[in-house]
Amino acid sequence: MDEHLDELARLVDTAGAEVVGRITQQIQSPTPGFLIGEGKVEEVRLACAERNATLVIFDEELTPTQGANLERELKVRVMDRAEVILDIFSTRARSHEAKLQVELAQLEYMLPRLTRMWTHLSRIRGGIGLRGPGETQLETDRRMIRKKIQGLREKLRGVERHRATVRDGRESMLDVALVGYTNAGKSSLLRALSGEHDIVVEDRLFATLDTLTRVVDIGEGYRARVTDTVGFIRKLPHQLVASFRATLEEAREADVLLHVVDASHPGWEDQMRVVEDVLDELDLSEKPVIPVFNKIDLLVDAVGLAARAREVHPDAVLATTMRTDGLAALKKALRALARKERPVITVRVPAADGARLAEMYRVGEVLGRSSQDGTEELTIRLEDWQAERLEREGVEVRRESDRQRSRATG
Ligand SMILES: Nc1nc2c(ncn2[C@@H]2O[C@H](COP(=O)(O)OP(=O)(O)OP(=O)(O)O)[C@@H](O)[C@H]2O)c(=O)[nH]1
Ligand SMILES: [Mg+2]
Repeated sequence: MDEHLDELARLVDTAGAEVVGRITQQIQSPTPGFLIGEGKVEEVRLACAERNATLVIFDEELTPTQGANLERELKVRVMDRAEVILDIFSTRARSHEAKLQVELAQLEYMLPRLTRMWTHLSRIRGGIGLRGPGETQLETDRRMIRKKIQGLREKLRGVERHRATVRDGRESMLDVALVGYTNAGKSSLLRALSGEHDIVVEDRLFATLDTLTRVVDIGEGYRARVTDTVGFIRKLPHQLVASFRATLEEAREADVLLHVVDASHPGWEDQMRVVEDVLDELDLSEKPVIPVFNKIDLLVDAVGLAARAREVHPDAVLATTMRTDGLAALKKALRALARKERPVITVRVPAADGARLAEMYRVGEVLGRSSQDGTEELTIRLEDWQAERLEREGVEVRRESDRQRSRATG
């Protein structure tokens, strides 16, 4: 419980508020009116008065009724964890797409809580004032919000279509998506792999809200397309999960998901489960996943963790972005995957073209070689994009599929 509340405190801090007290209660079953017991409500009210608190945040989800009742009794603004997360997302969204997604999630969260949120809404609409709405006004607002939700959904479908078109036009290579709990080090990994220092890395929750894709060199002539995604968290509002589908489409199209885990966090096993649940909610649980245990530089017992990691998954990889060789194992694992994707082709190169021949050994894995009339014929494992490049440069390339086709047609 303390760990959950510590995390909530970090969220609150990120959202820009200051924690002045914590109150907990163990309850067998939540009361429908207030979630907590009525005596506890009184305790919270007194604590607020004592410490001049202007906001009460619940770690558990509140129903619209509970939220309204609590606000009435406590006479301060009441939020639940979901609303705090939505708040953070809305202030951190930068790209057009992320903004659309967050707005959609907020409106969907707001719709059943409209009476309570009306003061908020009037601010968004441009200072109608703090006067409470009448029933007609509420109905008008509901209609307006539903229309807005519709509009946002349509816009997001447009974004999704655009993304699909872009994806279709890309070179084929190993596609990797980084997923994981927030602050696990996903962006740091992409930064270390790509060497791009302007990728945002921060010791705070939800530093990344946009997907970012980079083609990275994973050694031995292999490349992979790696996508960084938004982090997950316990009790992520389902409205957010739903509206971030367009962004997470990249993960759906990936050949493999790297599940980045902060191995130095005492609760990493819980965090892994949370991520697995969200992946499930996004229908991504069937994707091949490799866990990447990151931040191993912070571990006292790295050997113990390595053993646990293998129990979790036989192909689990240990990593750290703090040492230059910290990603060697990860790159190796990616190369193994890329190799599987790499088709065997035949190229013909003039025997006199030493530079080109040497290049073949560098960019691909040469499996066989024979010479005939001043031409070298190489059987080679080569990524598609490399083969296409060679063709553009005038090298004769024959693919397995070409050969099958010519056999079929005689
Ligand atoms: N000690 C140590 N710190 C790391 C390592 N990798 C990342 N960090 C730190 O962990 C924090 C979070 O890193 P990010 O890369 O922003 O994490 P993220 O998973 O992208 O987080 P969100 O975008 O918020 O979901 C930063 O302060 C990083 O410097 C590592 O291998 N070792
Ligand atoms: Mg990030």
